[in-house]
Amino acid sequence: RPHTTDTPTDLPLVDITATGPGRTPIQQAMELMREHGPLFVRRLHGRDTLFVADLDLVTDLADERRFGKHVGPALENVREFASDGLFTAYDDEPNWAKAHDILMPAFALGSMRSYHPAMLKVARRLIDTWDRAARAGQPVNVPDDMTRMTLDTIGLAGFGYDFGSFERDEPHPFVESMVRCLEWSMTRLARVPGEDHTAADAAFKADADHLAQVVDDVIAARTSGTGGGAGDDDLLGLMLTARHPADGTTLDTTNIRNQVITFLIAGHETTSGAMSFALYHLAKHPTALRLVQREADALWGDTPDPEPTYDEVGRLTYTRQVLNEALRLWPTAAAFSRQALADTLLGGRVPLKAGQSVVVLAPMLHRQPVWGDNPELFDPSRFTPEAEAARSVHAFKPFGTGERACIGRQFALHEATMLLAMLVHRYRPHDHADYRLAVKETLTLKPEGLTLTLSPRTPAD
Ligand code: MNH
Repeated sequence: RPHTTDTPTDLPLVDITATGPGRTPIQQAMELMREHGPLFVRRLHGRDTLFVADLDLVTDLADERRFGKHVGPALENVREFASDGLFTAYDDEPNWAKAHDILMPAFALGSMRSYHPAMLKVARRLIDTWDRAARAGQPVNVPDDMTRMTLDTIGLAGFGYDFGSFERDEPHPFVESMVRCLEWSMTRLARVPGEDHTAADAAFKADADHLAQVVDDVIAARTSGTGGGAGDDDLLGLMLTARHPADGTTLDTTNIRNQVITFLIAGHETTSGAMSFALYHLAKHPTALRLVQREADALWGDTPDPEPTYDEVGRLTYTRQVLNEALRLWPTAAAFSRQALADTLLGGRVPLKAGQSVVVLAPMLHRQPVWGDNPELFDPSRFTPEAEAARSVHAFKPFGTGERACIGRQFALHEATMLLAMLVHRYRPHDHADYRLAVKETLTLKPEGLTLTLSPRTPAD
């Protein structure tokens, strides 16, 4: 039992080898946790994975002196196309710290201000598209349009590159290749030893090559001066020209390509899901919908085409609560892994060997008793400043933890908060199809097949 010798023996152990993890491994792990409790071992073909959601254990895992990020099997697969990009780099890989230091300024508060116009420009594209659908009485496909919006936003704001997603009936080819690469990374974990996967691997290779080609395009548009890019201080500018403060060197060419691919993916896929879930909840919860509408109306009144300013977005506090609550129930990057830096006792009770890893299952952390006795209920008042102050910061981890936590968090929240408020200010969404939530997993989570119809709001509405 080469892989299981380190597994603590007194924990619930579930062998899923007979069924495999399937196409919804996160939801399967959630079910297993509901049955066996917030700490269990999942065994697959003799390989064990320790899943946790207990608040005290997650709190302990946030101790950066004893634990670090673990690049688990899923991220090892993502490394096949993102390599040592920021998201998939090992903690001790020199390019992680180097790129982190070089790219941090792109996520400072001042930079958010400079992305605001690009975010607004793309929000307008979405609104034009949704206006047409509303006039025609046609439903909109929420996850598809949110993906158009977030891809165009990271493209323009980060790279000065226009994906033009709203001019296409189908998703941009980059998105199609990316989704298949993410699916390959996920389903590769479900493979039965001995099976032949040559065809799937060849298809993956073709998709990964396509991603690399788009990256070359994005870089060429900047270096040839045809991209109309923002210059040296956006993400791509820093990647190409910024020197590391410590040794004066820039990122190397190979690493730049890995960073571009990383940010094009990490910079849009999870935000798209978060926006989609937020709209799902608002379509199902008229009271919350009225409260976000009231907040937007207080800023923009009957102005038909408001131009939100950067500072106004900061005042959309209830809208932000809605997004947080959506990320509580369905954190779109649902799991992250930690590893013990030395032999230790996790939470004083679970023995771990140096290097041993633990998966934090955020959707279940977000349903622990600290969230009260009705954790399934969508309730944005869980994120008032008072409620937040009364609760451990470790109870809510949609962006991971520590120095490897999400670098794009403020970017995502600014983009999503502004757009959500603009949308509810303009439209009343209708759950015309009586949508039943089906969460699709492609490493990240999305409400599959969510469509809404929209009616323009009238001033008295
Ligand atoms: Mn993001 C890391 C979630 C938006 C770029 N992100 C992480 C992690 C989580 C996460 C969780 C940590 C993973 C781990 O520990 O293994 N990110 C999100 C969510 C959203 C999101 C839920 C939107 C909502 N992320 C964004 C955006 C960008 C971005 C937007 C870029 C513009 N995220 C990153 C990068 C990392 C990361 C880069 C890796 C950071 C590092 O390890 O240094």
